[in-house]
Amino acid sequence: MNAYEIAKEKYREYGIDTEAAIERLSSVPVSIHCWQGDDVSGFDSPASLSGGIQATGNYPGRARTPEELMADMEKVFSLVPGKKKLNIHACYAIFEEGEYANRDELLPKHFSAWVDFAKRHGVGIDFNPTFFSHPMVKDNLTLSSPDEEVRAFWVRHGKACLKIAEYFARETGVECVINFWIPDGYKEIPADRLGPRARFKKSLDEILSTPYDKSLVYVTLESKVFGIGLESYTVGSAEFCLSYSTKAGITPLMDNGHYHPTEVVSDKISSLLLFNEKIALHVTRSVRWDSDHVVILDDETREIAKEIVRNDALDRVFIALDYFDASVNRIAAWTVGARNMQKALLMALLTPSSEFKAYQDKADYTRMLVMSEEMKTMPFGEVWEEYCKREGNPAGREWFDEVLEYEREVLTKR
Ligand code: RNT
Ligand code: ZN
Repeated sequence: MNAYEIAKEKYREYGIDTEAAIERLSSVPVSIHCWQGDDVSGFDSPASLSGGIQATGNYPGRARTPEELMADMEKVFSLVPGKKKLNIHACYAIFEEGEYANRDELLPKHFSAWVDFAKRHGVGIDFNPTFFSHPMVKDNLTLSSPDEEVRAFWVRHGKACLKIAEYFARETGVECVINFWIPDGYKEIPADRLGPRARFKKSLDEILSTPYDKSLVYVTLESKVFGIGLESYTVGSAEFCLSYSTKAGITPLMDNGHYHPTEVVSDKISSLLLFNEKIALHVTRSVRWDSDHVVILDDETREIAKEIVRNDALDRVFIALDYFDASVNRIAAWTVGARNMQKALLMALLTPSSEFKAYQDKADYTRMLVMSEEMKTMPFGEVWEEYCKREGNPAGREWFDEVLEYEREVLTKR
């Protein structure tokens, strides 16, 4: 018996079918964010990163062009097992020589190279309008700006992006999740909290009045607690975004870096599942604040995965990664985070959840505690390796050798 066969037997003793787990995992898409590759720089504007978010570090090899970013993502795709999606931002528009379109004039054709890329890799595309790093962000405000010209500009941007999202879905044949997140907020305690939120609401209503195919495009709305330099007030707060999503019939998105430090998204998922057909996640690692560190296989990532799996919601939760670390090899950062998300899902699939639920309902908390601790030392690694092997992706540390070679051959030459 090889190591996997032995592991399979061990899991079987707990009533877990490793084959079924592997099979299920391979069909769950994880959306890979292009912005890890270039520190959220984008291609459409020389403006530096703004909006209360920050990528820190200066590890060599940042992607500077569409070609470089696509080559890097291709490498990542080859190192991450399972089903993937490509997640891009509007600021990653690709213009022909001499061509330019402002954010409110973006068209599907400015993203055709991404569609080609996605088709080559057999993946769908998720999208994000970019409400930051742009001269039309006035006083840190976009869709909530009291300046009508500014607000209208960003409404046009949102509408243009909806059309592009629909184009992605049509071209790839895969539904497109388009996520709205605005950085709008105040550093100082505001004199008016209602006004900006009322304007944000009005702007979203205007954007969503654009007809779009709801079977192809899922609009999500991401809340936040605060941004750097915008500590006192965030227009798109949790209450605003949840209420708006419910009212407008769109999908709420939770980023696990966007809550107070002792709040956990794993505890919020069940509530949202009871009131929404679909929900969306930005999986990240926040260290003391919304620092967007690389996702590791920590307790919260595992707990998030457990909530999705044991509530039978793998088809109802859009899982996307959102972090940007410029202090380590970016290809490794991407790969580690994406593999960790998949590992967390596999661990969840290898947990006897219904038994654990039964212990809870019988108030047998002792057994629940003991058994869930026992699961932690099960031979998970063997099942993970088998999964990677079947997916045709490197297991163990082999993938890191490939990253090092890519660093030597490609990244250090940039
Ligand atoms: C910012 C939000 C948002 C961005 C990306 C780049 O705090 O998390 O999702 O990280 O859109
Ligand atoms: Zn996010």
